[in-house]
Amino acid sequence: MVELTGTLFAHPDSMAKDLKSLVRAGCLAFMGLILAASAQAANVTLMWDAPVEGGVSGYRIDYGVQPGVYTAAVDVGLATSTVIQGLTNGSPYYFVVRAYNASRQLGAPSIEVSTRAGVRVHVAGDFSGDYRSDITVFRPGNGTWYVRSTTGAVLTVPFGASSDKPVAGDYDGDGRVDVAVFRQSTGTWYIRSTASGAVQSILWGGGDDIATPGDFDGDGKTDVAVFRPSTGVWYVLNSIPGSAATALRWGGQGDVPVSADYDGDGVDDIAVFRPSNGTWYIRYSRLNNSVGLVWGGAGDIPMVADYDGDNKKDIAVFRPANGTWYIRYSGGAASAALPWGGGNDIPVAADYDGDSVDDVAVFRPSDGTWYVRYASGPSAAIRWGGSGDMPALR
Ligand SMILES: [Ca+2]
Ligand SMILES: [Ca+2]
Ligand SMILES: [Ca+2]
Ligand SMILES: [Ca+2]
Repeated sequence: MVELTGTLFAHPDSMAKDLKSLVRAGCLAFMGLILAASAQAANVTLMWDAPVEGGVSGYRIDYGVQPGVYTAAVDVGLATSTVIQGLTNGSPYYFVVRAYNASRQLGAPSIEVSTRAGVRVHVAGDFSGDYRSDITVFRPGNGTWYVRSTTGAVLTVPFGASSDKPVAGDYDGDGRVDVAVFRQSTGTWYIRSTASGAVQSILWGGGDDIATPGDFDGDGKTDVAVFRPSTGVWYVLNSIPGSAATALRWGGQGDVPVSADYDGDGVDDIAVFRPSNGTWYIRYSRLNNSVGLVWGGAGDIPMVADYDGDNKKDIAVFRPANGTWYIRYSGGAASAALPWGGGNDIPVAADYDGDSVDDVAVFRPSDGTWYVRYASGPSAAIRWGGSGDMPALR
């Protein structure tokens, strides 16, 4: 029996991207990305690491359109990457890889990676379009965005006013994050498209609404959305042309909106974190079913990200009181408690090295330093921004 201990990557085959070994002790790390392809079909490239103990005679990919239900299998021999072709554009797919030995005995499946065929995965803070998160702050004092790209380029963009809240996202779906702000006083969103350079203003929300942009219709474009705590209603302006706006009741006063793609179908799931009972209420997009998960509590800051790289967001909190991150991985029952940062730090988990696994990180306003703990090993302290600046990566 050959146990697969390596890494499965789902990868767009149109992109030349340096791949790193992500094997970590006792934990399978996954990277999920996708290919934007023709209108009728899409391909997904999967890559994985060979098990360190050897003894492998080949690999088999199992996949399907529902989590845990694999209706197709592809024997790829000894290759450690393959392109699954002819997938239906816009449909979510779920993959596992299994190794087999000379007797054709299959090892245990890897954890499942998922992707939405033909729709690009949004990387938080990826202003340059290289699938890495760029270190970014919005400085309310002068209404300016400061972006430090991983390529070394520096971007300074005057956009917004001192009372605005940064709401960065890929609203035009070109794979690069657009600068955007929400002006609470007038309920106006200002968005500057990276594709066209045009600035759009949209009236959506106001009062005590909390801006919570995300891709709720799964077209790869960030949608303008707010959560109204007083009534617990989410108002989403879907980006698919001709589609109606949606209003959905989920959560209430005191809840923190934490919408993200928890089930990995490429559609953000409406969710709130309730500090008073430490419960996450998630309404999954895939089946419209829901779940309540106890994780964290009062005083904790929710910091949703994909810490195990399976393309499903993981529930996590940063606890300022003890500078510890509590992460509940999506790809299994495992969890982690990682000491990183302290009292006044702002958690800013994102994928700073572009390996498709989000890195634990904090921004410390007092010394203007980003402390990044790379999922692949080392750490870094990067000076960018200062007191009063707001991290603006989403
Ligand atoms: Ca864009
Ligand atoms: Ca959308
Ligand atoms: Ca989802
Ligand atoms: Ca995950």
